[in-house]
Amino acid sequence: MADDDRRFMAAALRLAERHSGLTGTNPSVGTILVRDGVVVGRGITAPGGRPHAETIALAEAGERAAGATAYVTLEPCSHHGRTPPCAEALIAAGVARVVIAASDPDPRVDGRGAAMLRAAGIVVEAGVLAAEARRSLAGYLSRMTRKRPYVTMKFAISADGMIGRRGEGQVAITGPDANRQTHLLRARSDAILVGIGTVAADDPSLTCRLPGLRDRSPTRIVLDSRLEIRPDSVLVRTARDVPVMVATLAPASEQASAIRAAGCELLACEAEPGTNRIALPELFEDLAARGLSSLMVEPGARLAATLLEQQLADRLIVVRGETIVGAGGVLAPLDAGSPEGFRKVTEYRFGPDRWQEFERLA
Ligand code: AOF
Ligand code: ZN
Repeated sequence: MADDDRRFMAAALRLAERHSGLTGTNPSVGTILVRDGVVVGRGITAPGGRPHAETIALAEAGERAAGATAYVTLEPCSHHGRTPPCAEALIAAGVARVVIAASDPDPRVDGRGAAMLRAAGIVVEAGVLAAEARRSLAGYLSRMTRKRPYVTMKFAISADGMIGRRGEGQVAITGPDANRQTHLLRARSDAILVGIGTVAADDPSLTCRLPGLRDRSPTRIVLDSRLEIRPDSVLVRTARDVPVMVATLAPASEQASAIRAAGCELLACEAEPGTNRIALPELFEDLAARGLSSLMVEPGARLAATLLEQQLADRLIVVRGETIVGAGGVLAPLDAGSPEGFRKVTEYRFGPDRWQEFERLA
């Protein structure tokens, strides 16, 4: 039974992954209904956040839901939104057992979903593949419990320990397979953040350009304390296609109206005390309040160092390529080994490149 529970929950987590980045402020949840060892219904939170996963799985199962076990990656909701609570729907359908991976910290739920199910005589088991679920729901859980987004910082490091070459725009450090994975990561994030230095040097688009996923580009955010972004940069010129936010200390400067007129949103930020740099903790709070749960940062050396110093990165993705950058290289903010304060959770290979993921130690 326990092995089966883990196997079906793993399948529900894989389902949930498909809509991550697509469900707005709602987390992407997976549900699988199993009766007599056979899957009779599957659901993922719909794009935009509604209907919820359970509703979709129950609709697919119809009468076969009676007596079934429901595997849900997040505790079923107990609040009345645009539809009745999922806990009620599971009870009405006659589900016999509900296996939950992670509890829902939304103050409207917070244990009440599980309690409703138990009160109706349903067997509830919580915490199956909880660690995996916390990873899958990291953005949502971070915004709910810490009031800030889950921050993933990604960079590519050359064989000689560089992240680029000074004054030369983008230097190819990794190959096409690792680059596709980076674009997938963008598609799964609510927003992507870079510094004005990167915009000035690379003029990047920061969109997801994978076939079939081009409409899943994240909101693009530039840290630009003095508001130096050029109106003819790719970001500003495409602000009407994919949203652009410019975080700045100079929201009333001359440049501001041109940037706004192009469709960018200006975020008026606070300065870090005693500096002319944007205070990142306050900015991140603001982003969470705007409903952004997962933030990907593709930093230059300075922003990377700042995030590490202020312990604002929750996850590091380091892609180590075989390229040699050589003279004029910009040194990576990490040494060759494991970054301090982080633990390696996975390592994949994409052709010659090594893709390493590290999580912050609690
Ligand atoms: C579920 N199943 O698939 C998801 C849930 O705006 P609403 O009414 O859709 O509610 C949003 C809340 O619903 C969200 O904060 C979280 O508590 C829950 N998400 N719950 O039963 C789902 N996505
Ligand atoms: Zn629900």
